[in-house]
Amino acid sequence: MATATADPITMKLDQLFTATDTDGDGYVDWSDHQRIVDRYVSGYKIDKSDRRAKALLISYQMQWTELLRHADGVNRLSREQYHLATRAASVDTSRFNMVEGVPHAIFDLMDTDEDNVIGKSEFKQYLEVWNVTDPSAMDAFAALDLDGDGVISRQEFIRAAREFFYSPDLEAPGSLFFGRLSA
Ligand SMILES: [Ca+2]
Ligand SMILES: [Ca+2]
Ligand SMILES: [Ca+2]
Repeated sequence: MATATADPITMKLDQLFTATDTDGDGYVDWSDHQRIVDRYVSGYKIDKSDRRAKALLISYQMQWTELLRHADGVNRLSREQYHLATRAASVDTSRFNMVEGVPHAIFDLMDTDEDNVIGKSEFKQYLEVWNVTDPSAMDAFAALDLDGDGVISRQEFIRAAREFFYSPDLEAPGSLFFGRLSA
């Protein structure tokens, strides 16, 4: 879609829409989210009843509920509606903090040895789950590891998630979640 503006956050939300519209029908609905959850569950070979799988499902359900609450009675969102609802929901954290809730659940899945940090091999595994084969994707690891101690802490991960939604800086680590954009 041609955008009249190069607003960095709009560009990032465009990426997020494309990544979330998993069946590519031009709308984001619950089934798109369900496919993402299923992908994590099969990719990490965990059971649906696993605590981490349940937490991920519930956080996506809360996030989706929040998006719909900001979208006036529809049950699927066009690209434009998704932009508006996501901007509104990422600022209104009164019911659920979508900016941090889902990332915490994803972090818990990525942290397979449960030491509360993401090591390089855990990051590689995450890329494999999503079939990311681009070697430059590992660059994101170094960018996310802000203090350079060789692992991504929970704090570094959540900070990056906040940057994705709030920071106009396209070079910020959080802006690299879905690959590099240039203004
Ligand atoms: Ca869709
Ligand atoms: Ca770990
Ligand atoms: Ca670190």
